[in-house]
Amino acid sequence: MDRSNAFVLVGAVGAGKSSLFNVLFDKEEAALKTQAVVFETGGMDTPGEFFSHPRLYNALIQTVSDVGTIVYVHDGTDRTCRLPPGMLRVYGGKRVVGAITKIDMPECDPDFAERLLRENGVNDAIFRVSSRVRETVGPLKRFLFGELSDGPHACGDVERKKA
Ligand SMILES: Nc1nc2c(ncn2[C@@H]2O[C@H](COP(=O)(O)OP(=O)(O)OP(=O)(O)O)[C@@H](O)[C@H]2O)c(=O)[nH]1
Ligand SMILES: [Mg+2]
Repeated sequence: MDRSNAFVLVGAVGAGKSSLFNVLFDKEEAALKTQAVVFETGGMDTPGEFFSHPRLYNALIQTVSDVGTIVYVHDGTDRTCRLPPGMLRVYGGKRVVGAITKIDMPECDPDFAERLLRENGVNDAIFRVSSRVRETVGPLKRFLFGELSDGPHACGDVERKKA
């Protein structure tokens, strides 16, 4: 399966990856603790532990090896960038974009977060989102699913026809 057009959400435990993933795929349910990689057509969600525990870092590298776009999900209330040094080097050929989450929270400082991500080497697009306010996810959704489709379901239809 060609996953060069697919994306993967990575980031620290509790950053808001699964909540965002659910909005991206129009799922209504609340996010539960992520225990394993979750696959949907065109996208993947990963457990925060993959990202923060060096022992599991290999699992993350395997997971994202054939995916074209990595989305580093950063909690906008967090003053520390969790992107492991070297991640951008390992994935030189991939697009690494940023998603600053929880912009609905008063403690969130998206300007600070954006500077932080830039300083840590994210040089592609950075989006500001709140999974509680679905409209804010629109630009990221269009970016990830492309202009050709109406969203994840359209991608799914294309895949099914090919099968
Ligand atoms: N206010 C607010 N809370 C959010 C937002 N996104 C996520 N949360 C909350 O943050 C907590 C963690 O969200 P998850 O989506 O489970 O985080 P995760 O990155 O998937 O975490 P792991 O699966 O453990 O790696 C939950 O309590 C969510 O309700 C947001 O945009 N705004
Ligand atoms: Mg999760």
